[in-house]
Amino acid sequence: DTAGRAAAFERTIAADERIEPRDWMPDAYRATLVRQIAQHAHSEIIGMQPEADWITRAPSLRRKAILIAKVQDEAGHGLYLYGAAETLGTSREELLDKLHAGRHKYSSIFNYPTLTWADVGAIGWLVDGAAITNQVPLCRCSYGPYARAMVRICKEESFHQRQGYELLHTLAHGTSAQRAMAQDAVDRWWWPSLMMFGPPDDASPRTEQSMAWRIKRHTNDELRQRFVDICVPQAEALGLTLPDPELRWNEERGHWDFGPVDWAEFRAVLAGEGPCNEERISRRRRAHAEGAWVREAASAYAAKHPRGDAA
Ligand code: FAQ
Repeated sequence: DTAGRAAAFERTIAADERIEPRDWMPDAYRATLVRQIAQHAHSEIIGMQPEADWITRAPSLRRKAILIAKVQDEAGHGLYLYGAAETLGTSREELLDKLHAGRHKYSSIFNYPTLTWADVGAIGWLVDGAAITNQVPLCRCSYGPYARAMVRICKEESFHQRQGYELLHTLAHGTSAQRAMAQDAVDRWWWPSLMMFGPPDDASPRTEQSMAWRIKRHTNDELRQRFVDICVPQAEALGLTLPDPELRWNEERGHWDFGPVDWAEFRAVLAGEGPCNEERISRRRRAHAEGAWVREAASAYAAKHPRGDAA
C-alpha cells in the first residue's frame, strides 16, 4: 500500500541510501528531480555555444584541439543527464521540446557573450569551477542515476577547470595586452559565476524541500561562499584581481566577505533579458531542426537492426 511504500521511501532517505528508478517515490520528488536534471542537461548543451564560438579562432592547433574536446564533453554530459531524466519516465524529446518552447530554464551563465579568447579561460576557471563546487555534493544525491552521472561529470569538469586556469595563467604572464585581456574576462565573468549558485537562501523556494530529500546537500549561499573562498587564493596565484572592492578576509567567520550580488540582473537574465538569451535559444532550435535527418536515420537503422545486432 502507499503508506507502506512512503514509509520505505522515508527510511531509505533517512538511512542516506539511494532511491533507484523502480522504487516508489512521491510524485513531487520525481517532479523536482526531472526539473533539476532537465535544467542541468539543458545547461550542458546550451553551454556548448559560448565556447564553440572560439573553436575556429583558437590561437593554435593545440588550443583548438583542447577546446573541441571540451565542447564535445559538454554534449556528453547533456546525454548522461537526459539519460538520468529518462529513468524517471520523461523522454529526451519531451524535455527538448520544452526547452525549445522556452518553458524550461537553463543556467543563467550561458546568456553572456564570449567577447575575447580570454573568455574561454575565464569560463574554464570560473564557470567550470562553480559547476564543480555545486556538483561535487550532487554525487551524493539521493537519486542513484543522477548521483552516478555526477561522478563522471565532475571528473571531466575538473579537467576543464584546470584547462581554463592554465589558459588564463599563460595570458596573465604574456604581453601586457594579453594580461589586460585576461583581467577583462575575469572582470566580466566573476559576478555572473556567483549567480550560478542560484538565489540567496532567503529567496530560494526549492532549497528546504530538496535538502530534506537529500537532493541538495548544501544551500545556495553555502556553496557560493565555498566558491569565493576557493577563488580568492587562485586569483592571487594567477596574478589577477577579482572585481569586488568589498572582498575581505573575515577572521571571525573564517571566510572571505564579499560584496552584494546584483540580483536584479539575475532575475532579468532568467526572464529572458540577458545579452544572449534569444541567440542561444534560436541557435539551439536551428541545430535541432538541422539534426532531424540524423535522428530519422538513427531510428531507421535501429528498426532494421534489433537490439543485440552488431553495428
Ligand atoms: N540559472 O529555489 P532555487 C554546467 C532557478 S553548470 C537559471 O534555489 P534549486 C557545466 C531554479 O531552477 C550549470 N535558473 O532552485 C558547464 C528554480 O527554478 P524553478 C548547470 C536558476 O533548484 C560549464 C528557481 O530559480 N548546473 O552546465 C539558477 O533548489 C561550462 C529558484 O531557485 C546545474 O543545473 C540559475 N543560475 O537550486 C557546461 C546544477 N539558479 O524551476 C558548459 C544542478 C536558480 O523553481 C560549459 N542544479 N535557478 O522555476 C542545482 O544544483 C540547482 O537546481 C540550483 C538551483 C542550485 C541551480
